[in-house]
Amino acid sequence: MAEATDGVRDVTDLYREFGDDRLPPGQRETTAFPVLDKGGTPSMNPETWSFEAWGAVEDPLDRSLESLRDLPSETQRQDFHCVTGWSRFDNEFTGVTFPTLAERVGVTDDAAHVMFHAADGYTTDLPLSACLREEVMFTWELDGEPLPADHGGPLRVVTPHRYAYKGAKWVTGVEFLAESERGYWERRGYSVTANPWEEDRYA
Ligand SMILES: Nc1nc2c(c(=O)[nH]1)N[C@H]1C(S)=C(S)[C@@H](COP(=O)(O)O)O[C@H]1N2
Ligand SMILES: [Mo]
Repeated sequence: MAEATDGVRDVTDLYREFGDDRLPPGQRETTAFPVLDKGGTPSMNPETWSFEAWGAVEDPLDRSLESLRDLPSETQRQDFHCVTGWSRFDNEFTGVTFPTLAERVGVTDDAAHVMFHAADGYTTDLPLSACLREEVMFTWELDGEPLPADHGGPLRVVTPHRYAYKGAKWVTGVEFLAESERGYWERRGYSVTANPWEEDRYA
């Protein structure tokens, strides 16, 4: 991880933890940013967006988007890997890291798993250990502009170490679980772990 002089934290080298190549096997690089979701951008009002954190936490959060934005934030340069086979390099996302939020709410010792909830009814799950990484972010800005609604604005999750279906667009809540549960695609046969360098596409 490198802290560049422009204040952007470059995490594009995280692939070294998982494989030899920045482009995971079976992926091809694109400079486009395709839009993918199960049923289109939901109608929503960013002005009244609420974001909650609940479950196995000491201090549940039921707060406005503004309050989340008030937590310490940063900008990271990240890659994005879609399970359908495309990868987009060098996206600059601004937001709050998952560890920062987890510290704020005081995740309890029995928490082992995480479920993300979104405004379109989408859910996705990950082990807590896969979320407690600085590159997992709640983000509202892409390349210096407000995150476009079709890419999940006003708030989405990004998971550059996992396939992008782990990153809930229009995220409204994060639930800390003692027992593992399955999200939308995970119930339909997609991998829970979703490691692109292992080609963990299906369970
Ligand atoms: N809320 C929500 N988030 C979602 C989805 C969805 O259907 N609803 N689809 C996921 C999938 S399968 C992918 S590949 C990425 C795509 O993100 P993009 O549209 O910004 O490329 O969003 C993920 N997050
Ligand atoms: Mo996807």
